[in-house]
Amino acid sequence: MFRKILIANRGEIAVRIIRACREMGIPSVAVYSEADRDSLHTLLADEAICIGPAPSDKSYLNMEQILAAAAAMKAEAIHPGFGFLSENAKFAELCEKCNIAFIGPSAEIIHRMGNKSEARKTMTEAGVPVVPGGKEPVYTVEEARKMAEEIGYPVMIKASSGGGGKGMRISYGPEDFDGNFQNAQMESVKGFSDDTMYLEKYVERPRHIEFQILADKYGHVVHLGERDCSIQRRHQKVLEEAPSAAISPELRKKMGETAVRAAKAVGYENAGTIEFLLDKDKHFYFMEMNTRIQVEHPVTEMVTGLDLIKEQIRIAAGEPLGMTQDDIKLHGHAIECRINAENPSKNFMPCPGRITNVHVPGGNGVRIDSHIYSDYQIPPNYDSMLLKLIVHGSDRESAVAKMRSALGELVIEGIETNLDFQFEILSHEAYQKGDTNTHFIQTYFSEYCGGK
Ligand code: MV4
Repeated sequence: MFRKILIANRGEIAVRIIRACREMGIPSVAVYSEADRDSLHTLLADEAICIGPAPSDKSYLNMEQILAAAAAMKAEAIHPGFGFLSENAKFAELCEKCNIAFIGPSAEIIHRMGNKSEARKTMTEAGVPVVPGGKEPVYTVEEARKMAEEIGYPVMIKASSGGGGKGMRISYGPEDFDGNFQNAQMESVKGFSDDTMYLEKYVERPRHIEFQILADKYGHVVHLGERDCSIQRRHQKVLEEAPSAAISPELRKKMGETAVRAAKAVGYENAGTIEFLLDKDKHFYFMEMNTRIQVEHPVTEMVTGLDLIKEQIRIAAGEPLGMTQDDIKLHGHAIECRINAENPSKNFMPCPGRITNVHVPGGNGVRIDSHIYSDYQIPPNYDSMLLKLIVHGSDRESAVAKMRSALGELVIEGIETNLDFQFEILSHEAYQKGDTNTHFIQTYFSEYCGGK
């Protein structure tokens, strides 16, 4: 096992990883920016080292600085968390070169799955269903328009290096195609220095269903069931749950086996997520593979009883999976609400500031993953997520009741948060019926959406 792990992240996920290390008896090293001297991850780790000024590109994205910190502190492995360098193939490669274990898949796999049109092709060849659309990427508006006619409108125009909705446009017909294609491509060139685009048939009001997988270094792969992340706002997930109200045991088996096949097709290693779109007729299509631990991993932990961060560490250290697919049983229902420092009535504008008082709920099946405390000053430099409230109940209805109770008890004073907005979602009839899709917030909370 590793003798020391450096955590190349901040906030709640850094705290989450430090705790897993401590439970495993592994000393942890926090890295922190000048804005995070008093942050919980800095205080909680066994050791901490400053890696630069507040802006992310000078600190949490500064590869040389982080690798130098790992060498100086004699860390044998780096856990990248999510965001920042977690899906940066170059960083994973530099770790390999420095003989430091990157807790995640190989640089080559990160690179291959980061190229979405190539991932689509790889999955097609492996017999994984993808959204009907173009086999090859496109570069010019002329060849793209021809392909769109063959696919049939409406079509989704996507950037091969995209993600999170960047470089993505819908086109409903030839009259709006050229402009949308050019805008999407321009966004991609600006954002990712890549003009590679691809086209898919547009799937209307789908659900976002993702399967968690674990894969060891010896070719063993298991899936841990799905998460339903359909409730999003501008491609930011708002709340997530496991299992999905839309998925029967038969469909779970079929999608889970497909997710395992997808992971095996690329020789995947460590924890990963296969994202699917699920349409109204319950057809599912591969969208992307995420090669990191995700924000919403706790809902999977609650229904499987596993600790995904510990599994990641064991896998990276070369241990074989301690389970087979038959060992994995799903129990009850879990929901996670992301509590952000933002103002829902001001278009969800981020509102950093000083937290003057915190009271967290507790009790049977209530979990809080957070880095906040009373008198904590939220730096304005990073994302606005403050706390994840996760509940586990015996079924969906009791999980919803528990979440409403827990949200009602949670107090965060001194700043604006989306706590009441989350409570409204949990109280909505459509949500309670499990009737959700990616347009849920636009459909039922349009007053918060400023027309979008
Ligand atoms: C789609 C789609 C409909 N049809 N692709 C959004 C982000 C990126 N990962 C893929 N996305 C979508 N791709 C086709 N062919 C609809 C979305 C989409 C979406 C997907 C998941 C969760 C929320 C979403 C919100 C809007 C659009």
